[in-house]
Amino acid sequence: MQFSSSAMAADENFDYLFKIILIGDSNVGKTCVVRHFTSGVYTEAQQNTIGVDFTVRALEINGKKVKMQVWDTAGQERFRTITQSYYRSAHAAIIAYDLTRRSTFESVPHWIHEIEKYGAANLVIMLIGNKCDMWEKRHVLFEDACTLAEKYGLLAVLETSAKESKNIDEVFVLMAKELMARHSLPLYGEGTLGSLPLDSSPVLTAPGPRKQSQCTC
Ligand SMILES: Nc1nc2c(ncn2[C@@H]2O[C@H](COP(=O)(O)OP(=O)(O)OP(=O)(O)O)[C@@H](O)[C@H]2O)c(=O)[nH]1
Ligand SMILES: [Mg+2]
Repeated sequence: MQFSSSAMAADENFDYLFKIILIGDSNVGKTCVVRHFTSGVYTEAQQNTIGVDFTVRALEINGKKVKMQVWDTAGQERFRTITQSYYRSAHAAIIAYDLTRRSTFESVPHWIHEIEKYGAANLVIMLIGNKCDMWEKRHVLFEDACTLAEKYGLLAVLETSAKESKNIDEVFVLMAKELMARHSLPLYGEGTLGSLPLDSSPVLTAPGPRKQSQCTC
């Protein structure tokens, strides 16, 4: 497991601490998504993740400091035993697929079952279809992802591009808001939920050739 420098330099003062596990098949772009979220950069050539990488970013939402610990897991089968051990302590899971590779979308139910098996009972799950910049090579319709999300009661589906900075922050902010709403007491600090509405209704948005649109499913 590797610790990023931003993790070392993390601010100790925060109102909420959330652990998010990022899972999905190999090469769907999990590491690129996390790197973009934590450092704002996109690096084309990535090495496959070995085991689990840990990184962190602090967000400010509704005047509260929210620390997002992101556990970026290896998609390769040979690391499955290691990655499974990180599910238990996570508050939420983001399942990523590559919308240009249908097989990675067809694996999503498998990842959901992994969460059900190894994660906490009330884990919040979000689905992201990455590489939406390659819309001309799309092999997964956004509507299909919506249908799957509704079937499994997932929080939301967003299509993202780490390469073109689409919807990356939105994924984590949406997740943070949902977790803030669900956790009646902050894990650390003395913040209260106050004005935060409890909103678990699905938010299903796709960027790309058509504008940000609500799913009609
Ligand atoms: N076009 C495009 N390519 C991307 C995007 N995100 C990642 N990639 C590419 O996809 C490949 C895999 O990215 P990674 O982030 O290493 O994939 P991963 O899911 O972390 O893979 P594992 O660590 O093996 O599980 C790399 O060559 C990236 O450059 C994106 O948004 N658009
Ligand atoms: Mg990776």
